[in-house]
Amino acid sequence: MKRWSDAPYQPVLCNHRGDWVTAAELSARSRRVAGRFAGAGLRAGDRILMSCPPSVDLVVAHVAALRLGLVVVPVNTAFSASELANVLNESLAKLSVVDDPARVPHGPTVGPAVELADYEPPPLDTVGRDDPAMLVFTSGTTGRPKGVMLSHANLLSSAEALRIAWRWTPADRLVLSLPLFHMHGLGVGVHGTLLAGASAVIVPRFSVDEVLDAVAHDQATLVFGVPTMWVRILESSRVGELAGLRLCVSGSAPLAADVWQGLADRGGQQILERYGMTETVMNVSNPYEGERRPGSVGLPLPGVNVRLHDITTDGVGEIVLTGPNVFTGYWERPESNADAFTADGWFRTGDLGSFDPDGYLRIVGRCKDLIITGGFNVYPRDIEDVLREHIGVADVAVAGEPSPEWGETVVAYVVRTDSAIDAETLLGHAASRLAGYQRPRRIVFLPELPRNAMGKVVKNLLP
Ligand code: MCA
Ligand code: AMP
Repeated sequence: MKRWSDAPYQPVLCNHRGDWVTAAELSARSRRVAGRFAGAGLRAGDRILMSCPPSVDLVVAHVAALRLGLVVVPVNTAFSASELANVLNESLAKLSVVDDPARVPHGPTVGPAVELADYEPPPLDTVGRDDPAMLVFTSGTTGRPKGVMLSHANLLSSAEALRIAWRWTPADRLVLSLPLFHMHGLGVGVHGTLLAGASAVIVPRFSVDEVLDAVAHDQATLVFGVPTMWVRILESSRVGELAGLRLCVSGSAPLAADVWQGLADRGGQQILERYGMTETVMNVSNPYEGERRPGSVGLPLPGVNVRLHDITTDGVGEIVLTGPNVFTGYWERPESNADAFTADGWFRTGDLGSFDPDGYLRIVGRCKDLIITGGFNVYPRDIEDVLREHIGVADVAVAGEPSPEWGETVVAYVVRTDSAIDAETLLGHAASRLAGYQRPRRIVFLPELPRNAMGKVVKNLLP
């Protein structure tokens, strides 16, 4: 707030049509929207669901909610009505801010411009460090989704660590084409911009041309993306247009070393790769000054402590960490909280890592059952449950397979009840129940699944 009042004419947010919102306007607009939320009966601590494509209005609504002390529950815009219902039922959100009210199975909705009656808000910006700011659900197609509770201190400490580590200043301008329902777009892109007093151009949907047009038109200095976006930029004849940027960052999934090298050679950019997680916002980053090492995520961010747990003889262990960025626990899930931390209180990431002799961290695998495709998480269990509903499926296991563009794609290994059942039928069934990014790209039929003595599918023995 102080930054906004100190520099009221500083441009902060811009839509892709070039309409800038200044600091003073963001302050006034978010106050007005906070008043509307209050007028609708929302009070500090209440949850508010948000699921919209990226826009300036959405950022204003997000800021308004945080200023009023509401807890923002961001939801993937590709989620089906049943997934949204799971999140609504778990979070008990009082209002849903959505692009299309038909997506929401129950409860009041409003569009991202929050067209509600004006109302004088209570005093804003009174929340404390430990008050909850966001509740982010990490899975939820089937069963109970798991909600990550993040406090204002968690979000602020991560944004501040990035400001310091990436030398983020008010002169910076970010082209932000990431979805605003994950930590990458929100916790890094939006919160980082606001904390640094910098500015961001919001691109509603990623495309190479939209991003590079915005870079040129708005004299941007920063671009953040998931590896799939960097792969697409590398394939473009416009890749050389990256050269003028101060900093390009990749995260959410591993950036292949050959893509890193291609962007260095043809794009004139040594991409800075970093490592984060919903539960911890940002953890580890290659340095701004000093060597940016392809295939490594770099060194712990300021305030974050990283070590390896249960190290094997080849030096690989589960990455565990502590720091002010680490979340306080899963929403109403004491049993999950017990498993999430080591006995001495370090958060277990479920990622496997090793350290280079000079302390650079490499992520070498995962001990959690998760597929990351184009930066989106797919929980195999969710997809298996959907396929198992089909009468033609006797047994099923879902796993990721490597893909140069997506990092991994989803493959379903199916034992069918009847040889007349074909892949098309099962893919059609999956398409009717799952979001685009969750659908298997391929079905492989097997006579049986490889199982161990305990009856558990041994996924690394799948063909
Ligand atoms: C879209 N499709 C996908 C994906 N996205 N399939 C697999 N994986 C995906 N990620 C499907 C579409 O439904 C469509 O299917 C088909 O692929 C082609 O779509 P296309 O138009 O090519 O895709 P797109 O719309 O251009 O999307 C690609 C994308 C997008 C821009 C890379 O996936 C994206 O925005 N990813 C970023 C995710 C992100 O922000 N993750 C951060 C979470 P059909 O043809 O059947 O319709 S991790 C995080 O926050 C932590 C803290 C961290 O470390 O950052
Ligand atoms: P999410 O739970 O959606 O926040 O995704 C977090 C997961 O993304 C981490 O646990 C990692 O498995 C993965 N991840 C994030 N950044 C990277 C990276 N730079 N390299 C490899 N994996 C990453």
